[in-house]
Amino acid sequence: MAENKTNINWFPGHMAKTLRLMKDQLKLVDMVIETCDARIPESSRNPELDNLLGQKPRILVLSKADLADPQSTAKWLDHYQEKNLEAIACESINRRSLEPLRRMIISMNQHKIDKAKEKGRLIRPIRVMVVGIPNTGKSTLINSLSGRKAAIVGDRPGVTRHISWSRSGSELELLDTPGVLWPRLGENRFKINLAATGAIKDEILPIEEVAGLCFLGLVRDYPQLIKDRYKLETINDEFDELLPLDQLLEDAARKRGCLLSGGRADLTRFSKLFLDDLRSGRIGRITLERP
Ligand SMILES: Nc1nc2c(ncn2[C@@H]2O[C@H](COP(=O)(O)OP(=O)(O)OP(=O)(O)O)[C@@H](O)[C@H]2O)c(=O)[nH]1
Ligand SMILES: [Mg+2]
Repeated sequence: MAENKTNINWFPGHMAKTLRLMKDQLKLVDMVIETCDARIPESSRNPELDNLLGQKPRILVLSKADLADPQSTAKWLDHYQEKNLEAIACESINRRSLEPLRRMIISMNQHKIDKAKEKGRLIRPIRVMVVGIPNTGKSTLINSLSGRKAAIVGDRPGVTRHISWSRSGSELELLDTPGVLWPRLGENRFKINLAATGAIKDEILPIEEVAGLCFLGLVRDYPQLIKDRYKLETINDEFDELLPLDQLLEDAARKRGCLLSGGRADLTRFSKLFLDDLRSGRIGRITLERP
């Protein structure tokens, strides 16, 4: 890994501040939605949230499920069920697909609604704080649930900078929060996954390393998708562990017209193109880690 890049801080001051704000707001909300990326459900969960959120009722949303491999998503949902964690896969860009989530939120708070009714009190909206790492679709989810484009969204980390409330009908109030990482990201594969899906900025890790390792993973797990996208006849269904990755990457780069003078493959340009393909779903529906 390039020495000069490892010192870039992915836990800037505003994240520490957000954690403090989240702690303050926790007392005011009925429950929490934690978003993670369905393509990397393990790498995209902030381990520090467990401590911060304590026993507050929580739903884990596996967002961007439209980009993830449906079979893997089903396995992840089974995994969370075994751990007694309420989890649901969502395509937040699609408003109608969020109905099951809305019902889940209401059913988790039904006892409060019933109690208010019993006492003849006004039923107030359920207050939900939405938290998660950057670029996991928090603001998109809130916009879809509220039917308004109030929150700014963007395909890069760190778009939301302040907490803000939105209303979803008479039933829900949703608190959007800036994405928060944790100071020590741990294993290299976590960092690679976070970079590949755009949860940390491209400047933080060498793009060739991120693309190369992801490419290798996809050749292993989804050989047909890679073969189709990059027209690589050398890949067959029984992936040969000994297939030289460098050669495959260079072939793919050439096929996509990423060339330097003298006919050498331009791997930096291909890395950007490949990560763009991966993030936008053009390679196909893929999941980078299994339970
Ligand atoms: N395909 C797909 N894209 C999504 C989905 N949800 C969000 N996105 C896209 O993901 C990108 C990030 O979405 P945001 O809602 O800004 O993410 P965020 O978690 O609020 O990000 P921060 O504010 O930076 O923490 C945007 O380009 C969205 O359009 C989804 O369910 N499917
Ligand atoms: Mg946001």
